[in-house]
Amino acid sequence: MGNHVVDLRSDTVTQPTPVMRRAMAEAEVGDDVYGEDPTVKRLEETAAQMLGKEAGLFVSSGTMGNLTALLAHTHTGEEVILEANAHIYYYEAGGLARIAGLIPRLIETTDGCISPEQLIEAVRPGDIHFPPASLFCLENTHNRAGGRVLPQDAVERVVNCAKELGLKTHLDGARLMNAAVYQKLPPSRLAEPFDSVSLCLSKGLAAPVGSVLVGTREFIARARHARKLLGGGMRQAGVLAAAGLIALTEMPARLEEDHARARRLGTGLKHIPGLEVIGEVQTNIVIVEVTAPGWDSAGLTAAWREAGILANTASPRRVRLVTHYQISDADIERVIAVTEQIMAQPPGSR
Ligand code: TLP
Repeated sequence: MGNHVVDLRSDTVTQPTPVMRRAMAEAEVGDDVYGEDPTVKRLEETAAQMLGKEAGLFVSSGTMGNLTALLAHTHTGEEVILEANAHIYYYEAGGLARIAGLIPRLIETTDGCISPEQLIEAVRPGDIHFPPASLFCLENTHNRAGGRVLPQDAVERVVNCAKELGLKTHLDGARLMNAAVYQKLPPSRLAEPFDSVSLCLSKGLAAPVGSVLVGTREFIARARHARKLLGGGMRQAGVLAAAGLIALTEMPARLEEDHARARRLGTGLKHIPGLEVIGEVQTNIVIVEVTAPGWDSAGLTAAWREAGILANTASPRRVRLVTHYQISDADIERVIAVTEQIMAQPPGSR
């Protein structure tokens, strides 16, 4: 066994499966900007159907899917209401303000799910002083909340409330399939309340590149224009869509394995003095707070790196570990054993 690197930085590090590589080599393609790539069309139709929407759009990344949705739903100068740790706000290079020209209104939560009361309080009345609020976004699973699944009844309540308030609604469903598997619900049920949903093919589903955005036909026509504006009109993109089709149709069935390994990792790390696992591990993300004196997240990730284990810091005291297709049971046991050894030593003694 040995020295192979256990890469838990993200599920984005997954390599395409052999079946995907074959499908990519054999994909039928055309110029998608002319609407002539049959494989892209098939992916877009499949995604729309699985998520219960009229139409879909293949985009290069989750970030582009979200930004495209913002552009298609809003006008510059409007307000978008988001959870304070939402990926769209926190990790997308400020595109919502810089490119879409939107003002973020943030709502703090502990679990990523905004309540109707919080939303009602955040939406201000029409008044010349205020930018008009036009869009409400949620994220499921919620990345910075530790891969948390938003309870579907709570989602339905707050999204209905958003609609009553006259807002459009978008779901950042980068890991929607993880949420669906956890809740044992069809993905279309999780997508149902929202006007639009973006879903990443290149995370736990292991495609090399790409996301899909779904919504009404009319919304997707606007999104297609926004995607072109962003430089996202790809040509023979069928080579990528071919892998995406396998990601969508074949890969969700194995996500429960990732969840089980993340739970095992959470349980193993929880018992190590000086570490605290945040919240219940529900899907494939484990967030650990480093509480031992003299340690911080940079120190722990550096010690792991020396032992051939890669993880990301989530904050000065928190690290994030993500399980995925390329992580085995043995890898998880190795991480737990190595971490026990690391934390048994005083910081800086290696
Ligand atoms: N998240 C990445 C990093 O950007 C943090 C990761 O490693 O988790 N929405 C959510 C909820 C995401 O977690 C991500 C990626 C995206 C959107 C953006 O997807 P990409 O990276 O394809 O632009």
